[in-house]
Amino acid sequence: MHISHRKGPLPRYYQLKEIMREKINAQEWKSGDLIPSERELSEQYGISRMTARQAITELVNEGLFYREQGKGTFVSRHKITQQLIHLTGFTEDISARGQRPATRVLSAQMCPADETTAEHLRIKTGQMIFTLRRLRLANDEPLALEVSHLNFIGCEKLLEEDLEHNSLYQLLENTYGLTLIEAEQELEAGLISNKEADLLQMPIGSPALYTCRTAYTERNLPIEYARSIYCGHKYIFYTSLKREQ
Ligand code: 16G
Repeated sequence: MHISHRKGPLPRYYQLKEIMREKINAQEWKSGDLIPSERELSEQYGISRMTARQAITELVNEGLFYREQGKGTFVSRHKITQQLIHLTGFTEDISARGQRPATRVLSAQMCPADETTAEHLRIKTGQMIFTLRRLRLANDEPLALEVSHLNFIGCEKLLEEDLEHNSLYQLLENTYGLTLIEAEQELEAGLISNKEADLLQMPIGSPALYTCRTAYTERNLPIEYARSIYCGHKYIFYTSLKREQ
């Protein structure tokens, strides 16, 4: 494939983007591969380095490539498509894909609810609740940071559970007899801060999806209010929409 230098409707950076996209689709460039440098691309296609840079930057912004400082630009992994239709937990989702879910518990403690959490859990600010901070991984790759706030009678017993090797939702349902029925969830775009970058093994400023979930039991009681940060270039959130009749 080559770049057309005739004056036409397609700018050169755009043509290079399409060429590189095609290489990914054809599996010529695979996940994790280092792509050629700006200089190499500009020499190979007879274009300026600025044009090559623009094409690369746009594909980084679209999530097809990611940059690692001092190392170069790489092809991103296939994204995980996370449905937003059924109420499921991380372990369930990752296992259903044939991957190995894992958890690193960063902290687990009883602490007073802040105002926002209290509002979502319909309790008083300052009430003691169970707060769990976890790094979630699939096949050893960090995918998300989750902070779950839980409120139910006896929630302090969670302090004694092995939360590193157990799914929270399975524990709630099987050990604590709490049936999760529904949840509300919000998604917001953001950037990964330096605090989170290390844990998620992502450069500071990488795209992220911030989510808030309130999960309810059968009696319509909110028992979990969770705030999570998902690596933006690893996820696609999917939902299906029906037109109102
Ligand atoms: C999901 C939930 C999280 C919940 C976890 C339970 C979102 C945004 N978050 O990751 O709130 O605590 O599943 O997973 O979907 P587990 O059963 O594997 O512990």
